[in-house]
Order: sequence, then C-alpha cells, then structure tokens
Amino acid sequence: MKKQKTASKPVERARILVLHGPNLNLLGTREPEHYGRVTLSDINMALARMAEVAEVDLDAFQSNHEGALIERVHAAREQGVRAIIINPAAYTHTSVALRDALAAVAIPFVEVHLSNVHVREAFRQHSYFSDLAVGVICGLGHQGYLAALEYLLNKINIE
Ligand code: CA2
Repeated sequence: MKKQKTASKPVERARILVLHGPNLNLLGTREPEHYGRVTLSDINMALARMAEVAEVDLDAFQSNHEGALIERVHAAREQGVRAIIINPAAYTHTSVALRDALAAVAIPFVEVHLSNVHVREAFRQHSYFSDLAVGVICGLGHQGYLAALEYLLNKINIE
C-alpha cells in the first residue's frame, strides 16, 4: 500500500517583544556613568543572537512616545507574543497608561533598568510596573536584558 503523505504543519516559533522607552535611543552616546557605553543597537543585536539560537522570534521596539509604546503593547496581544522585556525608562516613574496597557494584555513581562535606580534620586525609586512584573532587574547594565531573556527562554521551554 502506498504511504499517504501527511501535510506537516509549520512549527510556530514563540515570540518575545523587547520594549525600550524614551531616550534609550541615545544609549552609548551620553551619560556613560549611568548607562554604559553599549548602544541600543548592540543590545538588540545581542538579544537577537540569543533568541535565534533558541529558535524564538524576537522583536525590539524603541519609542520616545508613550502612545506608541502603548499601541505596541496592544499589538503584542494580537500577535500572540508570549513575553515582554521592558525598560520603560522615565515612564517607569510616571506612566499609569503604559502600566494599564500591560495589565490589560496580561502578557508576562520582566522590567529591566540599566542603572541601579535604588541608589539614585528618590523619584526613581517608585515604579508603576514592578508589582505587575514577573521580575525586576536593575543595575546590571546591558547584561540585565540578556539575563531577562535567558529567564524567559527557560520559562517558555518549561511551560
Ligand atoms: O536605568 C535605567 O535603565 C532607566 O530606566 C533609564 C531611564 C531613567 O529615567 C530611569 O530612571 C532608569 C533614562 C533613560 C535615558 O537614557 C539615556 C541614555 C543615554 C543618554 C541619556 C539618556
């Protein structure tokens, strides 16, 4: 008997979104004492390499506009994004709207800060995101993003 060909379904790769808030496009060009010398594009490339090895799709998005970040979070739900890594930058300390967007889509996220916000000005010590986040990483510079991705890749594998 002839063996029937079965159409193989393409394996859908998990998708992770990285969101960078306002002014992070300036990374590596100013204030190296706080934010290091690594550029945003270096960070995105390192994350993309790690995701590729893990066969996960990774999108990165930076904006200086609150509404654009909110709309990217909404789109993430439509796209079936499994997890988000976010450095909300100054919106960390101000944006109820971005917080509400993350709460609404209910996608697990890790909050990352390059600097250790706890040893800086008092206004940086409150975050509108930390109580919703799966975890918070701060003070590890660009390596914080890689640590967040490593954690999420493991989490996706065991779910
Ligand atoms: O430490 C972080 O990652 C922050 O999220 C960075 C924000 C700051 O408002 C938060 O309190 C902590 C600022 C991002 C500004 O990025 C720049 C990068 C280079 C030069 C100037 C600003």
